Amino acid sequence: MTVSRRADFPLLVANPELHYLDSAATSQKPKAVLDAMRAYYEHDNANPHRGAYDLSVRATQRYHDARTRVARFIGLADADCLIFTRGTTEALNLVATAWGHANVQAGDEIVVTGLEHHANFVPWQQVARARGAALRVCPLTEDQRVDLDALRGLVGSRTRVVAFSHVSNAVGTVNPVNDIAQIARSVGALVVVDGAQAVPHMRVGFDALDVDFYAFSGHKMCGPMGIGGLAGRRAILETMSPYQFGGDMIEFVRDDYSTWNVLPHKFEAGTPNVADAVGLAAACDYLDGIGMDAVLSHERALVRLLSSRLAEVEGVHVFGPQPEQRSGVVSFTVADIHPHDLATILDKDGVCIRAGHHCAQPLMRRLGVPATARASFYVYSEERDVDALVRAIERARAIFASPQLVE
Ligand code: 7TS
Repeated sequence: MTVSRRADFPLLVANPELHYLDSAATSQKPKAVLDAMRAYYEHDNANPHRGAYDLSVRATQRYHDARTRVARFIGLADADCLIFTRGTTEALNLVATAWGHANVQAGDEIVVTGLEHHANFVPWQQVARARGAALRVCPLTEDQRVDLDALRGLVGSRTRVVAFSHVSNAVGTVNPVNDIAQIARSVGALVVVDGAQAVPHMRVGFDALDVDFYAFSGHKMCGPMGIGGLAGRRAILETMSPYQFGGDMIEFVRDDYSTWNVLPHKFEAGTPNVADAVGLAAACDYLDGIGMDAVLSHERALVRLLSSRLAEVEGVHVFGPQPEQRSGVVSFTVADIHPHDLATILDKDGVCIRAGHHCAQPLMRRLGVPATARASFYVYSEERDVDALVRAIERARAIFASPQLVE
C-alpha cells in the first residue's frame, strides 16, 4: 500500500475521526490548491482580456498559464482546444448543443451506454428528441462493462454520435476508450467521452486517444468547484457555432450580425473563472507531484482490500467488474438494508459514503435496484477508512437484525 496524503488536506487534518469515502462525488482540496487561489486573489486579481493596465495583463497571463498547465495534464498539446467550463455537465451540454443540434438530422441515431451519468445521457436524449433522431443505449455485460459485441451490432450508417464514459461513477468500470472509439469510427460517428471519473485517477493522454471530445471536472481532482474542461479537436471546434453569446467571445458586433473570436474564447462567453482555473492548475501540479500511476495503484490497493473484506460480510453484493478493471469505486448493497438507511447509520461512525442512484437511473434500472451504496477512494484514503467502513456495516447489520426493530 502506498502512502496516504491525508496530511496535505486541511479539512481531513481538522477532522481526524472523519472517514471521507465520497471522493467520486467531490474530492477534498489540498492546501497547495487553496493557497494558489488565495495568492491569485491577493496579488493578481483583475478582469482578464480587458484592461490595458499591468494588473489585468497579469490576470490574463495567469488564466492563459492555467489553461496550458491543465491541457498538459490531460495530454492535449494544442491548449487553445481546451475550453474551460463549469465542469463535465457544462462541457457535455456544450457538445450536445453546439454540435448535436447542428449536425444530427431526423432519422439519425445517437448511441450512449447503459452506464452513463445523466450528464452524458439526458443532453443526447434531448438532442434526439429535438431532431427526430433515435437514442440507442448499448447493453452491458453481466459485470457492468460495455458489451463491445452488442455495440458493434448497434452502430450503423445512421449513427452520428457515440458518447460514453471513460470510467463509470456508479460502479467504477474503466472502459476501453480506443476499442469503443474504433467501433464508432467504423461508421464515421463523432466520439464523445465523459472523463469526469478518469482524469482524477489515471493518466489520460487526450492526443493519444482516438476521440473527438473529452469532458472533465476540476472539483473531483483536488481542484475547486466551478471549473472543468472540454478538450476537443481543432478541426471540429472551428466548424461549431458558439454555445453562449456575450463578452470575450466576439470579434466584431454590428447591428445585424456578429463574428466570433478565435478558440478557445469563442466558447467562453463572459468573465472567465480565473481563480478556479489557477486552482485547477495547482491541482494538476499536486497530482503530478504524486504521479498518476501512483494515484491509481493506491486506489486499486484499497479497492482490492475493501472488496476482499466485503466478501466476508454476509448479504453484501458488490457491483462492477474485477478491481483491475475498476477505478477507486466500490458500489454495493447490503441485504435487507436500504442504502439510504445504511449511509445514515454509517454517518454516525464518521463514515461518509454516497447512497442513491448516483445520477445513473438508467443503470440502476438495468441492475434491478433502486439504489446502491458507494464508497470511493482518493489519494488521502487509508486502510483505517476501510476498517471503519466494514465495522460500521457490521453495526448496521446488527441494528437491522435486532428483535426490537423487527417488532
Ligand atoms: N459524469 C460523471 C461520470 C460523473 O461522475 C459526474 C459527477 C458528472 C458527469 C457530472 O459532473 P459535474 O462536475 O458536472 O457535476 N458525479 C457525481 C457523483 O458520482 N456523485 O456526485 C456527483
